Amino acid sequence: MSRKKIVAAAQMGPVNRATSRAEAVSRMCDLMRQAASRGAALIVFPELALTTFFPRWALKHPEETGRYFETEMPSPEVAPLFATARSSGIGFYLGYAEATPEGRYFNTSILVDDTGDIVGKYRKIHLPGHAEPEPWRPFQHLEKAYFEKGDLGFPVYETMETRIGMCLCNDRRWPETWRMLGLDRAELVLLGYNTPAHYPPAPEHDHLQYFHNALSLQAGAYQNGVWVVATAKAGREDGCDLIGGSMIVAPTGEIAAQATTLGDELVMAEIDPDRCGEIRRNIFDFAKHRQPDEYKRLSEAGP
Ligand code: CDV
Repeated sequence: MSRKKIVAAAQMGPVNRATSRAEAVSRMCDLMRQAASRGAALIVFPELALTTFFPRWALKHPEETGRYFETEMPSPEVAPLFATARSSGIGFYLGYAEATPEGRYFNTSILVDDTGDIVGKYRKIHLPGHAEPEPWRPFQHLEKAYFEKGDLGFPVYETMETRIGMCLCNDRRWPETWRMLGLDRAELVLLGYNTPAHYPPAPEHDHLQYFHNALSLQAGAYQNGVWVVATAKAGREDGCDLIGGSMIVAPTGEIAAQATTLGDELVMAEIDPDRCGEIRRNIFDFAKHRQPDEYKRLSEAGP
């Protein structure tokens, strides 16, 4: 039986500080309905999709950051997203800031199946930026101050006839993320991102932001034989320019579809999980060609 399905990256334009969750969710429901009407079975929203990317400010944590975190999923404001998914029969990935009942804080994504049930969770492991405010920067990147490192590893979930893994933004730049998911035989990796066009510690690389995004996604897909749906929050959000470039990548590393704007936009493609075998039975047949005895340093600390 064919496992082909249409998937969508739901790129979002800015969600400013003044944008309410209800407004953001309403935009997301529109994208979801449009994607479903075009045959999509699964839709992927960005990292921290419900709010502005608040780590760009030095705030008192948790007193001032609290309003950006979700204490329940779904909250009444986010519930319409689940209701729309259920009535449209479409699964989704959602990135959001998670506050646990024990007072822990994570940069999280969930996987919701086409019946509206939460079937998977990932907590971001590679947290970029810094833990203390750095006043020289034009904007902060305080993920290390506001979030704990994820404690769930890189889980892969079997749902919607597909083995699905997740990661978040900076994770995509690390080959270890992809290999962990590849070793667990993920067939589809979903991820959301917020990537500023300007990288203050190395502005000489600003012109490479789109290239490095595509390079990471295409290499991760090819070297592990997985499909990828990568979704940006894009455009000028609270004065900070975020790249777009949302894309769907095939296990061959080829770009199957790509965004052409910096706003709310659906990027869609048909994927076939069975095509992962084209790579995994050949050049990247792990059982035949991988040499794990030679990779021991990979799990050691240090430079
Ligand atoms: N949200 C992110 O993880 N952003 C980083 C930036 C800071 C480099 C990224 O890897 O895109």
